[in-house]
Amino acid sequence: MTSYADTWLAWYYKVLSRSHSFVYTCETAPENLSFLVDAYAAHQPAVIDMRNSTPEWNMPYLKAKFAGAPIEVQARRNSTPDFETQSHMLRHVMPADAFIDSLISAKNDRYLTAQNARANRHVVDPLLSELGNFPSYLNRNFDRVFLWLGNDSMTPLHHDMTNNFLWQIFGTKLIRLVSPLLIRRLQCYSGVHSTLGWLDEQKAIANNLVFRDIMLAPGYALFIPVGWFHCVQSVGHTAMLTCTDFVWPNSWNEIHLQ
Ligand SMILES: O=C(O)CCC(=O)C(=O)O
Repeated sequence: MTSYADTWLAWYYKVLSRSHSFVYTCETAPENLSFLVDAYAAHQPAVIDMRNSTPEWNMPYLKAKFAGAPIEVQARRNSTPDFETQSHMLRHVMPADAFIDSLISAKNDRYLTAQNARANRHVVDPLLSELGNFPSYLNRNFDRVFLWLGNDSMTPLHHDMTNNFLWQIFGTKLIRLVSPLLIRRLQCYSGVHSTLGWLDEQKAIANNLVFRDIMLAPGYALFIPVGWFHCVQSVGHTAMLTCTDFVWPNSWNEIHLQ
């Protein structure tokens, strides 16, 4: 039976999908107010040109920079289909240069993710000081900047508990977005995950879902509002940063738990 809430969600989707079916693109870093109105408060994904602030990193550079420093990564991801929810079991410490070399054959089996950030601050923070200017609506707070480093990695469909700014440094990622207004069709479990994993076209048709693809190229960032579902496929070797310290409230968790 359709509930009152379902009816409202369906109604909002019908109206808002007009704006949710496109992604707002900013040619240059927008000023605070326009970003607030057009993206943050509007709950609207946005692509932002960050080419002027993006450093010229690549894997050989990172390998030389990190050298043999111990680094925590996700390993043996292929050992379980549920590698996202099991990520705490997959933590593995190894020399950073060996990790980078191993990515050629390991691919999605190994991935340095935001889940590993806390353990890697000593290695990653010096690197972050090479970043150019942050947009005015994002604090330059390295405690809330997370590195993702991998090769042909895949992150299954989920949503985050904060607004996220995904800043692509090198390589390209395909990011598939689904409006949170379709949440009833997403087969959620453990709060933020969807059983759909990688949302391919067949699954989208079977579940009456509409998605929007962004090919995130180096030097561009994607703003993903809290609650928007996404799955991510990297094309070859990639490095990306997620930044979450916006100048406006960004803790959906607090509101959710009230
Ligand atoms: O890049 C990825 O593999 C996943 C990134 C992501 O899902 C996130 O930052 O929320």
